[in-house]
Amino acid sequence: MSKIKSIQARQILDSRGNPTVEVDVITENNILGRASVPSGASKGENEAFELRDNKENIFFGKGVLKAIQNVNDIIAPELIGKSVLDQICIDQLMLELDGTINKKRLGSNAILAISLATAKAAANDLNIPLYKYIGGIYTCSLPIPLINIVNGGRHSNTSSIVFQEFMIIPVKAKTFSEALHIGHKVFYQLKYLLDKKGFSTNVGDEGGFSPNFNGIEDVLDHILEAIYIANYEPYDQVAIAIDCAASEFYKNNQYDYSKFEKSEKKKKDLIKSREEHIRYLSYLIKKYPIISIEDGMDQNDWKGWKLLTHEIGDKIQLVGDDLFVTQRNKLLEGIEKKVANSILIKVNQVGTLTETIETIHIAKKNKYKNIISHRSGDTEDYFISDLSVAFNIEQIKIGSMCRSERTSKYNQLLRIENSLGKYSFYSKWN
Ligand code: 2PG
Ligand code: MG
Repeated sequence: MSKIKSIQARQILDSRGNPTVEVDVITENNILGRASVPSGASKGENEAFELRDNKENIFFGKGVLKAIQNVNDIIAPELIGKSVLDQICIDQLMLELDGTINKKRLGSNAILAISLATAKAAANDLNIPLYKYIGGIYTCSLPIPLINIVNGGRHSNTSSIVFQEFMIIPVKAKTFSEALHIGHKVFYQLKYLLDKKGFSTNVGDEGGFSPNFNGIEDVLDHILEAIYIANYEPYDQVAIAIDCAASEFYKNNQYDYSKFEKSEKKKKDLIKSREEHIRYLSYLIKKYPIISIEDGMDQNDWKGWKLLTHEIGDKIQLVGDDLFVTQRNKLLEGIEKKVANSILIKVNQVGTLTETIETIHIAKKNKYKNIISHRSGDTEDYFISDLSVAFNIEQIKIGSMCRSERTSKYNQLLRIENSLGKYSFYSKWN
């Protein structure tokens, strides 16, 4: 039983260049577990609290030195000497030390970094892969990637699109590496297509293209064309997923698509009632090979979620992200109200590994699909890749086919696929 010898936190930079927390957990055998914490742009209201210094003259208020201090001075002394294998007790102890509902006192960024670093230290100490340590012997299945190719909403200020993410799903790939190859082909065909038409091929926060499109359907038409050029059958071989991130454009009980419209006259037509917005989403799934919609409705619009689920929940995947914020109570509320049919899992929305696993299990038990997800501000840390394999999670969303904080996660999955060899399975879309 290896005990924790030291815990050391430091401030590093995430993919947007903003400060974030990194923690080293070191065992008595001098084994290291290191983890860092991501950060979102379109955050759910009920996410665990991310502690920032709010000193305007230092990193525009985004410093995390208070969180670092909380790790080094408050949490570390309590955990030193504890077995690194006692993940649940360690997470529980941190929750008690914090004592608030949303980790406001110590910061979810402080707590999560220790939680993840502890699991890594334990796996390293036992000299087994992280996914095996977390998931046990029944871990063999790689997730289907939802590959981001266009960024909008809060992830880009150049694409003029209110929806936040457009992704492709290689539904017929037989292996994870084949799925990436298909994703790469479509991603680059889209790049060449945009380039040919004189569009910018610069990328947004998650590595998807973000030129000045002429509305949502213009994006979808380009994606469809890229799928054809890459020689794939839309829907049957390569389908589309979108993340509306609807909470970002829900105002005064309406869905306001007008943010990027300059003409005041046209703006009015772009403000949709709940019912009109749902009708538009239903129209989109008929016109395009869209098989998954995330955050189609605002996080507090339960009525809208019910309507949407009733309308199209039996046809496509409806994913709750800001709606559930990876928290058991929110998910249980959704299950009871019969809204959505899938959940996005983000470790930093809830703040400990133990609570994340609990939510994953609740979803599985209730036949809600789990989709493991990165954040728009992320680091090179690829913990979530191992997490997806640990529980044979069917899907993962980790960005586009560029930017190292995204490819680091794809690369870890390639390594896992490689090491599992002929014993690896690949999830099927159903
Ligand atoms: C989302 C995420 C990740 P953010 O809404 O699903 O893609 O974005 O991290 O900005 O919340
Ligand atoms: Mg989302």
